[in-house]
Amino acid sequence: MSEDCIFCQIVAGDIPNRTVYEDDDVLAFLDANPLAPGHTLVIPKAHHETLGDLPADAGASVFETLHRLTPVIEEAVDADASNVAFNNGEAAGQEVPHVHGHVIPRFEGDGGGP
Ligand code: DGP
Repeated sequence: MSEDCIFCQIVAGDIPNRTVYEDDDVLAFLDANPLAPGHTLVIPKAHHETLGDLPADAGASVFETLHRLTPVIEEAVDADASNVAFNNGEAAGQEVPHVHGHVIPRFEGDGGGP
């Protein structure tokens, strides 16, 4: 855990969140500033800043969760598709330096997208 990391504080239960899924290694929760209904973040519970810092087994757990959860999220909000994306590093728009995948549900004709 990194003391001043907001996502580590969420994992520790110090900041409330709307949990979508949780296991020993991964937490998925609704984004506080959603780009679409159902916008979900999937994070490793252990603190790693970027994908390059992430051990392969933690990366596999995150990807497995994205793989299983994305269709469930789409169905829950009746989406037609989704963007699944990582902002990896500050210059790429990563605001929270704790690896997180975005699942952003998309709807025909919504004109959105990251
Ligand atoms: P990124 O720009 O890729 O680092 O995305 C960070 C996302 O994290 C952004 O969409 C807003 C979200 N976020 C930031 N702080 C919190 C928080 O305290 N709770 C929740 N649920 N989401 C947060």
